[in-house]
Amino acid sequence: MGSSDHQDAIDVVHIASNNAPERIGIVHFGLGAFHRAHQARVVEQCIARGEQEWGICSVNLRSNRALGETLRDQGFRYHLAEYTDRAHVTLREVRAISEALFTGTDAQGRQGEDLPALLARLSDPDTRIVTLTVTEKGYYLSPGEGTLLIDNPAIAADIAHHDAPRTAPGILVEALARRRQAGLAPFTVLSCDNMPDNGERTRRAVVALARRRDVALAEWIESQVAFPSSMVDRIVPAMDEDAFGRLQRFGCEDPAAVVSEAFLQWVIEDHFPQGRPDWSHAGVEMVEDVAPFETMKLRMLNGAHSLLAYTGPLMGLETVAEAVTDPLMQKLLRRYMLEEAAPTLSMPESVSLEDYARDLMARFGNDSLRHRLHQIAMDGSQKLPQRWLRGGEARLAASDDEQALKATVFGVAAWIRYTRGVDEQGRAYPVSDPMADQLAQCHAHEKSVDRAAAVMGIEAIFSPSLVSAPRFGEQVQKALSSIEQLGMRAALEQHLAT
Ligand code: CS2
Repeated sequence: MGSSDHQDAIDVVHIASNNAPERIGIVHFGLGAFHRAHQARVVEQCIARGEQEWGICSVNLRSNRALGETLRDQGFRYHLAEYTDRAHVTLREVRAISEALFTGTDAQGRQGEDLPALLARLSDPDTRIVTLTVTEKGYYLSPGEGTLLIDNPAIAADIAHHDAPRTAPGILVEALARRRQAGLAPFTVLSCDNMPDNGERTRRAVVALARRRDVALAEWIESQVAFPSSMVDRIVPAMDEDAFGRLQRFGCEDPAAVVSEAFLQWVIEDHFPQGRPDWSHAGVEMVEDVAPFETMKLRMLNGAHSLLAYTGPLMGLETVAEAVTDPLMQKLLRRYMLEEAAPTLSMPESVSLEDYARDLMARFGNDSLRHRLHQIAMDGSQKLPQRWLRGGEARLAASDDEQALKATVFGVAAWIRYTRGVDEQGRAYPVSDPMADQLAQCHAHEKSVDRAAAVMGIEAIFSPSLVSAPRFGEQVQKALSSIEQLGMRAALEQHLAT
């Protein structure tokens, strides 16, 4: 344990690491900020307790070659700044990642050359777990139903060249085929992405892809590979100049550093036939069924985040902390969390959803993090079904109230408005979404009712039965017209007042 010092009125607790792992037992797909602040931070604690065989090999499959190089240059050490609030931060050194690979395309358009090394690492008997944070779109599943997007060009390429795969499902299939061929037990696959039934969805993607190649392989995967689900929670904003600048103020000069809130939760289904770190000593909740926790987190936390992300930027709000100080936003969030999301959840008795909602508001209000709303707004097409729409359907089925989905309806209208990519002052901003082209086509309609209908007609996202419910489809159309006529803030005020 380290020292505490006072600089710029910040109390910094330094925690150094002496934990260089001896072996690699986990391969992780998605070497981003979240992984460094969450899974690697937890595994670091396991290694500190002497579990030396669980070092991590982290790979980026799409972008960011530079990060792996930076980690390598600095001997696989980086810092994680956990902010309790503006005045208190714990600065941890983390060494759990001991190999970094790159198989994506870098800023110069060059393809990473580490695929053979990655496949070799995945075929190593020491590798017993593969964890993933590749975001929702990295699984190549249709957002609503969760079926594999066979015609997606990246998946089609992995089907055509299965020994040179580039997608997460493609690499898993090839690695599992090699292990089967070599007579090795398969690794366990642990998705750490914000999707419902993330284990089952990952299994579906991998098995469907394997089936295209070899039915016996698909059956072997189905019967032999464990895909436990997990719920991950920690707010980790993307690093920007401001975040690095604030770290420098207390002497942390680390281009691989990340910042997060102090809160961390990881709930994992305990199904690891090849063994696992003793995660529960690091605060992980090992459970039999993760679904209630996952659904709660997706609908309450992530659902609330998305509401802020699509309404806030058009009201001139930039960050989550800024947005939750706005009384109108507070009203919208309370309505959404307590009256629309919470009633759809069935939690163990020990969980109070009112307390959960209150704690979330406090976490959102942590103004030591600059969590940008535009960051959360990314990939809405992939997020809406699990955050709002499934719960919305459940809520409609259980309630006669005309306004059963008041907040959700406004959120969907705000999302549609947001995906136009231009704010109320006429300034353009990028709409980052794998379905951006399709969404742009919908916006070509002249009338707002037609634009709303076109977007809600995308069946990969919206179920026709939800859209045809007057308490949903028609109300979204009305809300979008009102946003376009009055502006986001006035429309929201009016919407919540009636
Ligand atoms: C956010 C999440 O960007 C987003 O979509 O809602 O990254 C959120 O911060 C995490 O899930 C919190 O655990």
